[in-house]
Amino acid sequence: MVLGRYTSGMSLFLAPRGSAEPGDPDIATPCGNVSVKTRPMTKKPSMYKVFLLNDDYTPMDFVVQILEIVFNKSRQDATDIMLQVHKTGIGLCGVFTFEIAETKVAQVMSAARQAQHPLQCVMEKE
Ligand code: TYC
Repeated sequence: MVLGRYTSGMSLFLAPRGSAEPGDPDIATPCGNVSVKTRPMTKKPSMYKVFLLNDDYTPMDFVVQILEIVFNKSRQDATDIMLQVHKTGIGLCGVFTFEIAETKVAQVMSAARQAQHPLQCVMEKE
């Protein structure tokens, strides 16, 4: 047998029944009036809001394009968000897990820098 390779008859689950690891669900056996509590095995990831900030120089059209391309918005939604930023100073582009939010912020900042616009994009933990 080659070590590490599955052969028929081998158990894929090496931990014996009932063995507990940190992070494993708490499982209690129902017994009389004892309540049963379970804890899900997976944790929900933290979510991050990504915002565009207003400035006086970035063309409206550029912001609409950013919202379409980076945030997959329709032309109508992109225009609405751009106008929200223009009027109030800030607008929500989407909510993402950390790495996706970080990537989108970097994409916006890179496109803005390349086009020499002062557009700012920030993220904030929800
Ligand atoms: N205020 C800009 C203008 O009048 C438009 C703008 C909108 C800039 C949204 C940035 O995130 C922004 N040209």
